Amino acid sequence: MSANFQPNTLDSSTESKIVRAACPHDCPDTCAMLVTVEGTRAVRVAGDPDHPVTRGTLCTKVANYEQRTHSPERVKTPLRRVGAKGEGRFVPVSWDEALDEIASRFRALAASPEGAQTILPYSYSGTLGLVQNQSMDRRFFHRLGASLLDRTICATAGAEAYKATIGASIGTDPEAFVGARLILLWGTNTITSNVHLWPFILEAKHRGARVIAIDPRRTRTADSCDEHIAPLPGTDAALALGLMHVIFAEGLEDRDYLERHTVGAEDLRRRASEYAPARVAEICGLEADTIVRLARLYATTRPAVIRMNYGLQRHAGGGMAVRTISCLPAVTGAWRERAGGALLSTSGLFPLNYQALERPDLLPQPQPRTLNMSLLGDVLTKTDDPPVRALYVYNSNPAAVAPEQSKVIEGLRREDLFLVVHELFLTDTTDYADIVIPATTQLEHFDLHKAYGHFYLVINERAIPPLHEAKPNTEVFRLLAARLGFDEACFQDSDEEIARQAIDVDHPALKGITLEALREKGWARLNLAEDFAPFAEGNFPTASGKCELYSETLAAMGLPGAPEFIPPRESRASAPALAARFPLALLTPASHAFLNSSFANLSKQLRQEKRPFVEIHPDDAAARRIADGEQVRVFNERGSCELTALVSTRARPGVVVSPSVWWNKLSPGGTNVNQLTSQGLTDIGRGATFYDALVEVERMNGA
Ligand SMILES: Nc1nc2c(c(=O)[nH]1)N[C@H]1C(S)=C(S)[C@@H](COP(=O)(O)OP(=O)(O)OC[C@H]3O[C@@H](n4cnc5c(=O)[nH]c(N)nc54)[C@H](O)[C@@H]3O)O[C@H]1N2
Ligand SMILES: Nc1nc2c(c(=O)[nH]1)N[C@H]1C(S)=C(S)[C@@H](COP(=O)(O)OP(=O)(O)OC[C@H]3O[C@@H](n4cnc5c(=O)[nH]c(N)nc54)[C@H](O)[C@@H]3O)O[C@H]1N2
Ligand code: SF4
Ligand SMILES: [Mo]
Repeated sequence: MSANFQPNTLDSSTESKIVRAACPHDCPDTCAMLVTVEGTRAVRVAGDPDHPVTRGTLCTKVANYEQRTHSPERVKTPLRRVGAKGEGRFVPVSWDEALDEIASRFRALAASPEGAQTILPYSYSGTLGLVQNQSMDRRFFHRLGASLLDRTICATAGAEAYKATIGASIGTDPEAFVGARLILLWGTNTITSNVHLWPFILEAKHRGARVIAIDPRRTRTADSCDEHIAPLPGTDAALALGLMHVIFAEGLEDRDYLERHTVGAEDLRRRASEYAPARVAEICGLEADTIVRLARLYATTRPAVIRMNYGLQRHAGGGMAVRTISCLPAVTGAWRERAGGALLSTSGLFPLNYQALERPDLLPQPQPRTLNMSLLGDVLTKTDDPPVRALYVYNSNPAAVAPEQSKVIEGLRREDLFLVVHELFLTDTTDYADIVIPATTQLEHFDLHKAYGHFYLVINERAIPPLHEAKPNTEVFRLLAARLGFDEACFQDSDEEIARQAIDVDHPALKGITLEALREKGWARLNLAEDFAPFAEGNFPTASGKCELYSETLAAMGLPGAPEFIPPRESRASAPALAARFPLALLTPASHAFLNSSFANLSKQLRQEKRPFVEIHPDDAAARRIADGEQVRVFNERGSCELTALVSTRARPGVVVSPSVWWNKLSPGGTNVNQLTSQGLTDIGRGATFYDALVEVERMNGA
């Protein structure tokens, strides 16, 4: 590859060149990509064979990314609504007209007695690039004094729970998994949502490791493991406490590690003593023997590593689930080995200058209010102190991905809400927009990426000039800042300057990592020891410097200080009256060929996913006279959607599974599973509880 690599010079010759890029998507793998460009057309994307985690392959979603970029369905020009909200009828307008209208609306709202807090930015993970995800946008809305957005829709429950226990989003090096003897894939569908970890797991397996999936659904990952344990959804904290019960009862704990590197071991031991295998078996819907066997295996196999991902924490007690599991490696001393411990995210290892990126110093004092993105439905329909009167959506498709969709749509439909959507495609959300503006894809702009599933920074060079009239997020905010008269120098920064500011930090992990060095190679590993084992000697980045098995911080928030099982909001055990009407627990995990709602409009990925479906256990199907392949209605008090039933033992009895997120308007019946999900929040981190929802399923053609 290196031989024909040419630096990124944008010319219009038809000579082929290769440009270094990064996958922009919300995925732990943050792949390093090589883009083949002919003239101004990207003709191929490939994984960088030299990158130690990408190893030359991209996943099925991104392998044809050039087709996403060059799709004829891209939004090509700014658009103004002509039809009713929801109709998605627009006429093209110029950029000047679009920006003038946005600026004049924002100016008027900022000058009104209710002030700029009536404006709300709404963004999440269309791209995770530091520049296009969280720089000029934050600066702009901070300076404007808009309401702040609490970005909770994915990861805050687990991240804050892990932080309360371990201190930061730091864990086992994924490349070290090859040396593990036991790997627990706990609430993660690795082959679908973190596929570049899989070769390391396979290598470990070849060397004799045992790999166990803990997931209510028999996923394709579970199929490839040595064992699959399927607890009821939202019961993982009980399972982890059950394991600790056995470990303490049988004296299998690492007393030395507990004494030297933890606080609260006695509190944890007491709590665990309440979770005897028989009780845990009842809560989790497992055999007591399974719990005892897993506990012994985990405590006596070294190195042992636990991979969690974020699906695990989308339940009422999701924070506590992550926190409780995160205590396990301290109890057995699994952190002592480089290949042992736990991994939720690596993002805390990147010592980047977020202050410079986001410029919180530009915020007015007192600070504007903060609104929770996972409550968008309520925010738009109930908030009145003052109401949200303008919503600016970018990097997100809330009409499809946000919970309790009927409320979200009711809000987006409000005649008095001014809705701007900056998008690549005409999504479910743009249908409600007053103004749609065209965004660039990753191949048309510059960026720099950290990762949450490995230790590398990855650069993204602009491969081709913006197509049609598309503009990057940063450019739109520069133009809006100029129109609003924001004269701070930071509104002039170029994308490359922003990237430089992000890594301009005097920290050993970044020593020698410059933009130039990144351009040369495409990526750079953080300067961490080759044999990095974060907590082999303790040194947890918590207030106490120890792994906090008891957390004063959580106790002060009114939460249990020691790990505890917090039941699902909606389950047969915790809500029997509700379960009498809606007896099935619905999981809507990540689908294989989509990335949240991204790619769910593209033909290759749609062909691969075929149709929106729900897996239902043969017993549950028989009880409802549902045949395999039949159309069914899935419903609860919040709403309903139409899916194809796949009668399958992939779903355990009492649980139904519908991989997500399909577009509403491309689904039969015009709605997706977020009709069924609730705005209930997690115990820790104010997160969404997508996987905590009871439903009923019935045949479409009635009884
Ligand atoms: N192909 C693909 N890849 C993706 C995404 C995608 O949409 N598609 N999304 C990306 C994003 S934004 C994220 S946050 C990550 C998410 O990555 P993951 O967390 O790995 O993905 P999920 O599918 O949300 O959940 C993982 C598994 O948890 C299981 N699960 C659900 N509830 C429970 C529970 O209570 N206990 C246990 N033990 N397991 C449970 C689900 O059945 C699922 O198989 O993936 C990223 N990668
Ligand atoms: N039922 C259910 N709902 C879920 C989930 C689930 O598992 N089940 N998963 C949840 C999770 S984990 C997450 S992270 C959220 C994700 O929700 P979102 O952050 O909304 O992610 P996407 O659905 O991928 O939508 C991102 C949008 O950004 C656009 N985009 C891409 N690049 C750019 C850019 O450079 N500029 C602009 N302006 N736009 C761009 C894309 O075209 C796309 O429409 O969804 C959540 N919703
Ligand atoms: S979505 Fe994930 S696996 Fe796929 S190319 Fe992007 S970073 Fe790699
Ligand atoms: Mo996510």
